[in-house]
Amino acid sequence: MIHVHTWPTPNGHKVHIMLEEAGLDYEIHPVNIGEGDQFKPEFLAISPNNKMPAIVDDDGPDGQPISVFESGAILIYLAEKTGQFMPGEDDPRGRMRVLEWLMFQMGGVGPMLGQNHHFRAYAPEKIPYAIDRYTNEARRLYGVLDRRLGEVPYLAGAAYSIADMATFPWLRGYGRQGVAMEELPNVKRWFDEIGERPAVQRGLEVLADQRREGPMSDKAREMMFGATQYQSR
Ligand SMILES: N[C@@H](CCC(=O)N[C@@H](CS)C(=O)NCC(=O)O)C(=O)O
Repeated sequence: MIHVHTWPTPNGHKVHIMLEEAGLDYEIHPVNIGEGDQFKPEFLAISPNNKMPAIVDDDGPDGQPISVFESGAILIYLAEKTGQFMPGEDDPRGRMRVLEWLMFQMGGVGPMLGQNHHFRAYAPEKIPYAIDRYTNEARRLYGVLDRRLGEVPYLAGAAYSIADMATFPWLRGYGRQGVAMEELPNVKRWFDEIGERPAVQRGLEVLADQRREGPMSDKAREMMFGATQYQSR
């Protein structure tokens, strides 16, 4: 069994989608990041950066349990475990294409769109410099994706892969990110197609009833952005 410590955010959705696409059995363990579950010692033992998602696979590579944190590492782990959605060592070139676009998501799309959400939606003051910087960077990254998807059907080339699964959930908030999807025909074609995949739709349903409606509570704001976040542990 794969135990998934998660919450319905873009980084959680990546893993939920992969589990559904690969047809794996899994058990959900909610990590309510607005309530501070990410700081509990038992969670820090498997995710030392106090961020979800993390997994524990009872049946690791040597038959023993293994924990994995960082969504990109989890996607690689699951792809290697199942032999799906990333070429193996018999296709090193194809494998590298998947890894480079996955790293582009992990190092660019996720962090930059995350900062963009922060300054556009969560920051108590509206700081024009920060909003402009991250909105411009979001638009630039979408432009990179649009050029790539004008050349190939999926980010890593001909086949749908974990690179697409990592990127898709972050683009669902394009309106809030200040991005005009209608100006990005290649991203739109890819985005609409992936959104119609039944496994993607099932992945997005995981913990969907826990998604926050309306503004963030004072408690959640404190957990995510206040002193609690920066305490030494
Ligand atoms: N690079 C990490 C980022 C994970 C991440 O930022 N998770 C956020 C939610 S999407 C989180 O757990 N936030 C709780 C906190 O910052 O305290 C990954 O991809 O797994």
